Amino acid sequence: MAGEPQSDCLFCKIVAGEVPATIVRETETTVAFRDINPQAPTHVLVIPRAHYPDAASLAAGAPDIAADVLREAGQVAEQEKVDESGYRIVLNTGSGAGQTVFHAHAHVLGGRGLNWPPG
Ligand code: IU
Repeated sequence: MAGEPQSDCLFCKIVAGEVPATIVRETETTVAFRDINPQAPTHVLVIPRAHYPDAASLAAGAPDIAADVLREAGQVAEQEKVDESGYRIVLNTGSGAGQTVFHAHAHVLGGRGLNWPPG
């Protein structure tokens, strides 16, 4: 069922505390943790506790939680002190766009210059 934990999902395991992660913020509906392969001095992932495969299905199935994820991305930026210099929120959607983990997540990247268009 939509939103239910998936036994083969790495991020569901992080939510359950079964796989370690460096958690920087938690709310009732979200968890934010450092990316294990950081692409910038600040690289934090914000995920919903509920399992949805990508950002679009999260927004369609649980719009309040999608809003929580975006709000938390902003809070992470503030906590990491990259809010004033500027930061990027990335929602890779589909393997063709580089999505490798099919549990919705927002990348929060900052602390260095960020080019446009992204690679
Ligand atoms: P993507 O948008 O699906 O490509 O992002 C998945 C991210 O999850 C990627 O940046 C990985 O480095 C990151 N990650 C992680 O932080 N911890 C893990 O155990 C695994 C992937 I696997």
